[in-house]
Amino acid sequence: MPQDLLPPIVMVFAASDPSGGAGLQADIMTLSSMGCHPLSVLTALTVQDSAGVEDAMAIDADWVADQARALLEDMPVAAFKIGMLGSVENIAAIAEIISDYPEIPLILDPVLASGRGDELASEDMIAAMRELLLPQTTLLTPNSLEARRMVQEEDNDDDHPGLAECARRLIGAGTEFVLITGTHEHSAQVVNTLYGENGLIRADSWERLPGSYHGSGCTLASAIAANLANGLDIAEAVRDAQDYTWQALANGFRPGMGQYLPDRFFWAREPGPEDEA
Ligand code: PXL
Repeated sequence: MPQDLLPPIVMVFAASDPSGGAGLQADIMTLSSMGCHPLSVLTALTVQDSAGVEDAMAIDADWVADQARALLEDMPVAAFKIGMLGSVENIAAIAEIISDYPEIPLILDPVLASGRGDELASEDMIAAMRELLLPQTTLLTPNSLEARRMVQEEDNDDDHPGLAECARRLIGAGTEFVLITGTHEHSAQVVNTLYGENGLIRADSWERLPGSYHGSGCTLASAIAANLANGLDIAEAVRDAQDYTWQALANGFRPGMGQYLPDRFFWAREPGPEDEA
């Protein structure tokens, strides 16, 4: 294959989800489905099923750094995507590495809890993300609960910022853009809103699907990373990635007793003409 026909390469920092619902596996499937080649830097192992996370073990930060450095010295990377981080030490190591590549767009999905509510990041990790990663982030993709948790003033129980104010504070803390997803809001439709330094850029409404899904946030953030790596601008990348994610969710399946998993390869399984007769 000639070099100019390389698929865009995206480096992912994420934790393994052996169920294939969320985490590194979700990122690999999404990026592959969208025509990118994923480089996977493992930050933590988890023990989980389709219902929730039982346990997690962070990978040693030197191992995280070595995985990334070896690849970055070998291959051209078009985008970084960061998911579950595992430890404060991992955050510091990754922050140092990406600071050597300021021109590469960075999508940060602040993974704070599983769908069931199992905690996946400590308060110290949230503080480290804010301090070390947000100033280097192109696009942050919190759900509304994560957005509120990332900006809530400590020791101030009266601080209840609206989502636009959360976005303003997150951009003040250093991210260039923020996409706040509305799955957890009590609205008839799911509204996802993209903000930049001048405020609202776009808001997209989606039919609320009935199931509970494992890995929807990882899928959306990876799809945006794939689109940026494929040359789309932020607003287009965000819109198209939502469309892709909605279809993956609408085609979701329930392999176990817990949540539905998105089908990131829904297009490969659509009925062919021979199935329609
Ligand atoms: O969906 C967020 C997420 C990310 N990464 C891993 C996870 C989860 C949620 O359970 O387990 C490894």
